[in-house]
Amino acid sequence: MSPKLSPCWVVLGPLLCSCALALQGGMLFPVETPSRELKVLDGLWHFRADFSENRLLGFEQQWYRQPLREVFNDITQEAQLRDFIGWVWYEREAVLPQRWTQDTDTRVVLRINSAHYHAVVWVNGIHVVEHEGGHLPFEADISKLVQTGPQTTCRITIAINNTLTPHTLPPGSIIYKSDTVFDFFNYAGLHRSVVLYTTPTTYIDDITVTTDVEQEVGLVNYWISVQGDEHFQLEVRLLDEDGKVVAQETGEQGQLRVPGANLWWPYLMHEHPAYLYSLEVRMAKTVSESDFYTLPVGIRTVAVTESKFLINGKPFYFHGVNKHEDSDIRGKGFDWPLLIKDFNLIKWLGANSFRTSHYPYSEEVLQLCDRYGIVVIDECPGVGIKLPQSFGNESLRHHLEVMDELVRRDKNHPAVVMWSVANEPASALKPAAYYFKTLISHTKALDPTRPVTFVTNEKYNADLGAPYVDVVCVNSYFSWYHDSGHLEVIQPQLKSQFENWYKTYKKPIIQSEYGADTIAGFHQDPPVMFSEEYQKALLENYHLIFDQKRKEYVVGELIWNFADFMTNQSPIRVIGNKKGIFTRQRQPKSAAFILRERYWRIVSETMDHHSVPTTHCLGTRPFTI
Ligand code: BDP
Repeated sequence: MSPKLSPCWVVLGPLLCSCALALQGGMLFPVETPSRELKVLDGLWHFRADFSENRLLGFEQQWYRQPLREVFNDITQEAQLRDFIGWVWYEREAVLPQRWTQDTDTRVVLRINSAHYHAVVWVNGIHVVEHEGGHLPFEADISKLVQTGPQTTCRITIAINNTLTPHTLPPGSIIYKSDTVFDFFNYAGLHRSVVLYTTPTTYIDDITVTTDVEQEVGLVNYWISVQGDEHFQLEVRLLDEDGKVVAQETGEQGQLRVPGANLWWPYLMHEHPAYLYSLEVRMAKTVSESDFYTLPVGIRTVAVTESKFLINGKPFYFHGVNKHEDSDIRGKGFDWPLLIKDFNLIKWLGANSFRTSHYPYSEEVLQLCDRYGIVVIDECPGVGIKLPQSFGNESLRHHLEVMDELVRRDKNHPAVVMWSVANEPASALKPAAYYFKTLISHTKALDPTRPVTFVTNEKYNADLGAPYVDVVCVNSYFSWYHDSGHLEVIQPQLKSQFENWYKTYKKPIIQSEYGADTIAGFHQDPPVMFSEEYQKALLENYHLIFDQKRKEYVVGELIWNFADFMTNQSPIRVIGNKKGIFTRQRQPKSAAFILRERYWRIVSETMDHHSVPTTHCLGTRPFTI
């Protein structure tokens, strides 16, 4: 398999209370408000891979001290760069508005939305921050550095290393001069935007919101943390979609009550899904010094019983997909058109949910999920935890920190209904019991309002982590990786899979992966593996058992995968993993139509007929965002 540099070095582009978090500071999504400015540093960055023998020339020669600009690369045609392991260097010069550099009441922050895997950052040659792990943001206050003299530009240098070891999260063996073992393409580098933003020096640092419903009254509990001066006043207002103030409060923590609240419902579960209020927070230090931040808020509840997953007290069935942040040319680089296309396909399919397999997706993805009612199982990058040493203290400590960062970033999204702490770990190994007990209880302490799971492919009677999950999420590949080509095994094996898990744990179950590699355009009847007919037949066999068991305790089915995606090179991959129901270019295979028909049928069975939005019915034009 070939680890990779992301082509996207071209960047385009209760209480859940903050005190429960070990992390310093909040991580509010940077937005423009009357008190905050934003500068998105998308576009071309200077780039240089360190091909030196020890990969450390950049540090030895202190590349962060001088402009890198003599070297300029593009989406590579060189296998050597595609397969590069080690440090690469990005650099960008930013022009700053004068008041950012002269007004010492302005705080200037550099935020990197995702750098995979290990990043070191300098501004004007001075080290400002270091971060381990991709897919989650980190930032540095650079006010002092940019407010030192007459200059109005700053040079940002970011060195990023894509090495994965048994102790990174995800663990892997992507090590210079050594073997590479990883299950999907390790696109590295800057996946998402780097931004500069400002706040006043006394500023709203974090907001935490939880919601509940009592009778007809929606409750919005909030906690606000302010940094800077100790003397300030806080005003909080909740506005409905028409801009009408429906509740207001003052102070750092409180509860807003909304009689007759419009609840946040998932897509296809209600005629007016995804209702969002706006929580306007105003911090005032003096008459002239204020900070403003507005957070979208969905009022909804989530609960799990022995056999049901409840949203707003009603049974919710996950009919959805697993995804990857992956596409041609872009790799994992953030791309708005791709995102909108994917959301349109999800809605066309009649899917109501997805899992962020196998790492946190961009914040913009979650914002769209909030806005369109697409329910999310939010997974951390705990994929491939297989070796005994990946269950040791060093790994666990880092995994706990990653959960801190994930919950801090995503806690306020109504679309996120469950945390997944891992995918297919070797959870039958002895240390897995302590590992998952600790990890799951830590996550629940961070956020007692959401269930926690991990996704297993272990046997029901061997899994040592399963006792700690709220919902059992199982992956199985009957007639694919086991009994290959034997479609007839699916029904009996799937039936006993569900019955065994349920009998053992009495918890709701989600089929969190199932699927078959399919090369678009390959046809064979009677079906054989890799043909479109085989993928369809495999799905149909699974569906027969899902239909029996969803009447009992199966609460969801997520196809593997939404679209084909890139992997390492291996004899079982044909230019990537082909289990998509859409191609990597987002065109449907035959299975997409089977799934579409099924999902819309499930919707019409479970929803009042008059509430199924006609624009989304089969045969009509898909809704366009
Ligand atoms: C599952 C993994 C997933 C893989 C899939 C496959 O969770 O990441 O892509 O198998 O092999 O076991 O297609």
